Amino acid sequence: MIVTLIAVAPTPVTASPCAHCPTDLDGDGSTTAADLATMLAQWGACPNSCDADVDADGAVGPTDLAALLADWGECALFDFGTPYRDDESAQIGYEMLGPAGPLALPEITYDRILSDLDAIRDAAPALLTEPHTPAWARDRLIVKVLDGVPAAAYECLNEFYRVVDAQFLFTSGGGTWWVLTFAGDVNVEALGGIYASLDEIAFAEPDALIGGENHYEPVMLGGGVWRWTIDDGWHDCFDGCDCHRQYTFEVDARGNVVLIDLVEFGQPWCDFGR
Ligand SMILES: [Ca+2]
Ligand SMILES: [Ca+2]
Repeated sequence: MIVTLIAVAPTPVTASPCAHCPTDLDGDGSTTAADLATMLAQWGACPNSCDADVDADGAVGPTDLAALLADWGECALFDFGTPYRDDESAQIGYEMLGPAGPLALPEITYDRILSDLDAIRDAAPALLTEPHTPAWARDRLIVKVLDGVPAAAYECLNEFYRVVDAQFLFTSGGGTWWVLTFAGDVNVEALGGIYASLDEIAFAEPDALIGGENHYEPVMLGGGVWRWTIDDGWHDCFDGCDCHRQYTFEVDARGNVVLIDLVEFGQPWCDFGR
């Protein structure tokens, strides 16, 4: 049997330095006359690859020009929106989104958390002084950038997600560890996944806060009902609290609260009568 190898023309690829702003051909953060000049210089068929073939159809043509003109000016960056006023509700909301969730916390979800917390604390005033302890910072990621791997895509994400501070941690295992701080709140679990998908990134996780005491976890049950599992912990909470009082509430869309369960557990020295 004879196997014939057929040479296949390489698929045209756009070599834009920044995938979120493909018409910024020279990567200076704006789409301007310089990028237009590059595009006109590449006008026509480009069977291999050329930067100005923005739509990757194998030619630089009117559709690419239209895209360039539509992008004219500074490249759009991620919009963090207006920060939510209630810190605790925002934190619970962002933690609720999860790694596969959206990057931004929908306002309707934030509003619901805010009103449910009010209703729950009306029903259980002991929780007034037991706020949710954040699992992680809403504006930070810890990343490990591999040495010797081109990091253009990483730089591009940092620009798009508006990194305002990159704090060096240490080097280890062929890479450099950084704490990135973003210009606003974001679902850092999902954003970590976006960073981790890059070749040059070996690790990207939220900046976890150690020593959580109280944990509020809402789940949507459907029909407008939310179930809240609330763990009120105390005594030696640095490595997991010794003592726990765990509530389960269901709250309907009108703010009616039902206590489903209340369990207390922990070490013999816990003062459950407190
Ligand atoms: Ca440019
Ligand atoms: Ca094209």
